[in-house]
Amino acid sequence: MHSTTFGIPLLRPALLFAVSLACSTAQAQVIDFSSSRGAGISQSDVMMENIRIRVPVPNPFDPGSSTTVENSYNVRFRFDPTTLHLVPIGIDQTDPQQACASATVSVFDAVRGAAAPIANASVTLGNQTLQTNAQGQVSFSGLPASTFTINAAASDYVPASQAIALSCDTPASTAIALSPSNPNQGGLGAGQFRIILTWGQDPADLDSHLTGPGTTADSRFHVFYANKTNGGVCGLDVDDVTSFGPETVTCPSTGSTGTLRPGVYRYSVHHYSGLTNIGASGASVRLEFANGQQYRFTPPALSNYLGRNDVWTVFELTVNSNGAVSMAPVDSVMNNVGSGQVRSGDKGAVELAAPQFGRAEDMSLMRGLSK
Ligand SMILES: [Ca+2]
Ligand SMILES: [Ca+2]
Repeated sequence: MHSTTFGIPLLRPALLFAVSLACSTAQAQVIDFSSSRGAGISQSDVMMENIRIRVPVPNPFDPGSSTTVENSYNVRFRFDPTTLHLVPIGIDQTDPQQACASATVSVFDAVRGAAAPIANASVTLGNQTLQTNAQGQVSFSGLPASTFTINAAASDYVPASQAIALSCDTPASTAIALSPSNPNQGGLGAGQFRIILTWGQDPADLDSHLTGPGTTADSRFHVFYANKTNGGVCGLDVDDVTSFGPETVTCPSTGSTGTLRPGVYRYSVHHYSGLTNIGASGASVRLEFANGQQYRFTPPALSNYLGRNDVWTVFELTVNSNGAVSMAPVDSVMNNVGSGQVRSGDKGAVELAAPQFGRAEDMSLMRGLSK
C-alpha cells in the first residue's frame, strides 16, 4: 500500500470534501496542487499537505467585482481496497494566522544511536526547511496544528520521512534516525533489512523486539536489549532508555556477511517504563531495505493501551527458502506482557505449554506460517 499511486480521479472525492468545508457557496474556486506534497504516513494513510483553495467572494459594495480568499489544507486519506480509492478521513485548515504550533526535531545516526547526532541535516516540516545544529536538533515554530510529514536528509545518509502531529497546546518533540548510505559505514548491503524505532519524550523507555526462526524447526530467536544477537542472524545496533530513541535492529547484523534464515520475523515495540503509552508516544517505525524501499508504521491511535508492559506488534516479514521477502502488517496491541514474554525464553511452565511462543507470539497471530 506504500506504493499506491494515485491520480486526480482518486482525489476527486477528497476535493469535494475539502471544498465543501472550505466554502459552502463556492463558485469558480481554484484548487492548486502546485505547492502540495504527499507522503505515506502509515501503512494505510497518505497525507497530502498544502492543498490551496482560492475562492472568489463577491464584493457587496462593487457589484460584479470579487476578492479572492485563499485557504490551505492538509488532507489525510485512507486507501479503500474495495473501491481502490483514497478516501479522505481528516482535514485540517492550515491557516497561517493560526500558526501556533512548534516542534523540535532531533536527527540521529540510526546505527550509532543517540550518541551520534547528525549536524547540518536538512529537515523539512510544513513549508519550512532548516538545518540541524551541532546537537542534531532543529526547532520549528509558526506552524499550524495538523499532522505533517518530516523529511530529513543529510550527506552520507539515506533520506527518510515520518509523521508528526502538531498541536497548539504543547510543543512537539521528536526524533528521526537515518541509515548511513555506505555499507562500509553501517549502511545496508544486499540482502539486509533494518528496523528503526524513534519516539517522543514519553515514555522514557520503549524497546525493540525482533523474533525469528531459530536453528531448529520449533525454536525462535529473540533479539532485544537483554540479548542483542540471539539466534546469530539479527542484531540490536542500539538500545535507548532516555526517550526519543533510536532503537535499531539490522538483519543480518550490521557488518556481518550472513544470510537471512527462512521463516517469519516478527517485530514488536514494548513499553518497558515511563509515562503515558505507546499510542501517545509519537512512535514511528521504519523498515528499510538495501534497494531503498521503505515502509513506515505508526501505532494505532485508539487501542487498548494500559501503559507499561503494553506490546505493539507491528509487522511480520516472511523470508522464503529462495530468499524472497514479503511484509505483512500486524498492528495489534497486547497488555501485561513482560520483556521476556514477547518470546518466552525460559523453560518454565509457560515455555513447556507453548514451546516456541511467548505471550506476544501466540500461534494464532503467526497465521500458520512457517516459523
Ligand atoms: Ca529501550
Ligand atoms: Ca534517548
